[in-house]
Amino acid sequence: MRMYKNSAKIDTCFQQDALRRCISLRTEDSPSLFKLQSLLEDNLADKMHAMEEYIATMPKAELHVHIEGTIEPALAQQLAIRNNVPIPSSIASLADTSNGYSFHDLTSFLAVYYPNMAVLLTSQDFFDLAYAYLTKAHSQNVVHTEMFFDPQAHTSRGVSFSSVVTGLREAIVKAERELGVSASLIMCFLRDMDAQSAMDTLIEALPHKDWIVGVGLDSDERDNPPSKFSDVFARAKQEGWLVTCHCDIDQKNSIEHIRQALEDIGVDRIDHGTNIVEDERLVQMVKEKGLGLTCCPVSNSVVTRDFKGKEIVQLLRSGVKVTISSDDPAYFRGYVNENLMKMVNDANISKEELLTLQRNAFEISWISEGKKEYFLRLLEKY
Ligand code: ES4
Ligand code: ZN
Repeated sequence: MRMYKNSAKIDTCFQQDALRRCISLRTEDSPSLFKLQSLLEDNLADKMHAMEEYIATMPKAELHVHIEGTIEPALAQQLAIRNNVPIPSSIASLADTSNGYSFHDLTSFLAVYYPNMAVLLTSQDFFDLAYAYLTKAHSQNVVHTEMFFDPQAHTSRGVSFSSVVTGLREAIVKAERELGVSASLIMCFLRDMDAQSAMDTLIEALPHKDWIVGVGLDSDERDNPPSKFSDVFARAKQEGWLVTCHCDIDQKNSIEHIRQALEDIGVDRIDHGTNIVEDERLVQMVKEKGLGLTCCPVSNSVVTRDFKGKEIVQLLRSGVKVTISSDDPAYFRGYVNENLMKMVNDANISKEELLTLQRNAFEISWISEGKKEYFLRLLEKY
């Protein structure tokens, strides 16, 4: 009998209700039941394979990926050696760099994430980092990506702002030319640093303004509401930048933070933000404004108890422009295709909904109308 390679996935997928009921029956006494069971499993494996293929070859946009979160352990080790700096303990403790980083929640994730950045020192390092991600994204048929970067995590270590942006920018230019991938940069402020530091960073970014499409807010949300940065966001808007903001899952004051992002800051989209389902007025507001949410199910499943599949589907089906991204794929061990597959396996979304997710992603992307139309046409032909 052919078994689906990850039978745990079958258990969690209620689409396979009939199969589950059938499998739970004793088959020893009934050869015909055994045969039916085999057929169902074969059929399921074929269906899952077809879905994987459908996702893999679909043209996609990724709108929520932290470039620092794409550093695979092997690259981090290589850069540490090249720069003659100690190999970070999260990598040194691995028996093999193909084993991923180890952590179990947001706090332990951040405790691995920021120290690993010590290996990123030169513009060549930032180039290598971004080019490796863009190559991987291209291999997954991502045709457009908007990459977050955290300048303060580098300038605070003595790395110049221009080294960071120059390296990232050169990777974007090369990827566009050699791979045909479209990419842009979103500068994130670290919300656990003070607002003055964010404003200083904004000023430092001005000479590179044309290479940055917008600004965002990330890192530890606890006691760091969007309103802490209202002057910074107001200035960013004056400079012509678009604005987004992480409203992480199940935070203390999640709803109030989402409200502030929407009503006080006037964001152009929200990163995560799925707790919005708890407030119908805010759901109506994002729908009316056509604002999108960039959701990351694999990341959610690591940093919270729940991957929020039900909430993501609820929002999607109610017409909110929800999209799926990878967040920190080297850490959470899932690039965009694996995140979409999680939505199929564990939240039972259909092919049509996969298309809607991608249509949403292109629609809420921060690209020219011409490029948007081109990508949407590509998707409609798919
Ligand atoms: C992040 Cl998962 C997560 N949460 C908050 N800030 C982040 N920066 C990178 N990944
Ligand atoms: Zn994020």
